[in-house]
Amino acid sequence: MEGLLKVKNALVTGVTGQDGAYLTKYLLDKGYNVYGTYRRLSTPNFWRLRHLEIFEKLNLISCDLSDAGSIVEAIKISKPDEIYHMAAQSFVEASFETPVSTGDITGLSVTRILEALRQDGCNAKFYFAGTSEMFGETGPRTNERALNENDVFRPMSPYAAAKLYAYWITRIYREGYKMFTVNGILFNHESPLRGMEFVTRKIANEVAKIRVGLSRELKLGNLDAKRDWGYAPEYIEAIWLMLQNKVPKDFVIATGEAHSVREFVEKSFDVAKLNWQDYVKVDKRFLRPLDVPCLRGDYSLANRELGWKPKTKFIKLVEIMVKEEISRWERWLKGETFPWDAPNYPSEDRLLTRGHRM
Ligand code: NAP
Ligand code: G4F
Repeated sequence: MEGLLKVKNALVTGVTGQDGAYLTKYLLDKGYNVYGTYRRLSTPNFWRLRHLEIFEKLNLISCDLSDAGSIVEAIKISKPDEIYHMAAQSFVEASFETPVSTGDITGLSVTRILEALRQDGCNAKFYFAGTSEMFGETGPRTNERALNENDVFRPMSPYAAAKLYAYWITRIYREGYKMFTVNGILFNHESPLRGMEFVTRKIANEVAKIRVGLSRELKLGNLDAKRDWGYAPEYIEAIWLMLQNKVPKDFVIATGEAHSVREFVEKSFDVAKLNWQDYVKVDKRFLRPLDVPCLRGDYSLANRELGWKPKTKFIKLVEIMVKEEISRWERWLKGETFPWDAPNYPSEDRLLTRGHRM
């Protein structure tokens, strides 16, 4: 009886990010005791936790993924039943600028955590935030077919290579040490809490600024790339379900539809009742040395075994993101203040990238 009533402890790395924040809210709502790691920054970055009104409800632990001691400490403090490893250098473009630290933070950090768990004899279940980026070049070759758990990985960025290393380490610890470790292979998932550098949020934010008269153009890179974009809060449930599964197993989470960046642009301007061709310019600074042309996922295993399926598809997602951004800028113009990153986000105008030199 006592076992049934035990409150579970969850350790979530990267609670200041999009998924970490939504996941923390989801777990708190389920009655978990949540410990969240964040890294020390010169300017605190808790706006998402405040936006979701959970900042006061979780236990914060300072931890940097490059520092093994801080990971050991986080595990000691939290005594976790479940670990959700969400923290990473998660921006593909930045991984071309900082390939070594991306390898360390996004890849090696997983070994640091798993080794700490193994040495400690901790039985916590472990979730690793794997990604569709790992499929890389496999995407276009199977354009007509959605990718599933059995498809070959052919990474096309330092980020994807680091994630693929971590994916295998997660499997090796599962098979070698019989630990409950799983890889989520999540396709792109977006929301109004998405980081501003990612294309969907960048588009939604700039369209809203144009709509309210604060901007006149939107500069983008590859408009032809296609992605399978889902709604982040729904993907959080899939992550939780993976750790409740009887057996540790890897799952693809996706919507099953791929759309181009150009389509995302067109629909976003439609929501704002504007013509995209009057405002959009292609700027080579936002091109990557390599870019996965198309990613589309097959979530049927997750549907069969976890009972999960996506509810919010492409058009609805665009609407949610653009309408929220317009509402935020309108409130901001009226002088309202609320937890929100956009007004402090630096302009990309003088940004020099690998694409800049191409
Ligand atoms: P995100 O918003 O960029 O959040 C990343 C988190 O990692 C932030 O909390 C960040 O802290 C933290 N972090 C970065 N470097 C760190 C370091 N050296 N030490 C400690 N913490 C560090 O990413 P997300 O969209 O929520 O994605 C969550 C995870 O899922 C990531 O691992 C990502 O690669 C993976 N993923 C995401 C998607 C997607 O479409 N969103 C798809 C597949 C997989 P700061 O706030 O301080 O920067
Ligand atoms: O929004 P993105 O930067 O996301 P990307 O590269 O697909 O990665 C995201 O999804 C992955 C899952 O597949 C995650 F693992 C990863 O952590 C991250 O969350 O770019 C999407 C597409 C790319 O093809 C990019 O070249 O949009 C294209 N794009 C065109 N113009 C642009 C821009 N991307 C960005 N960020 N900025 C642009 O101006």
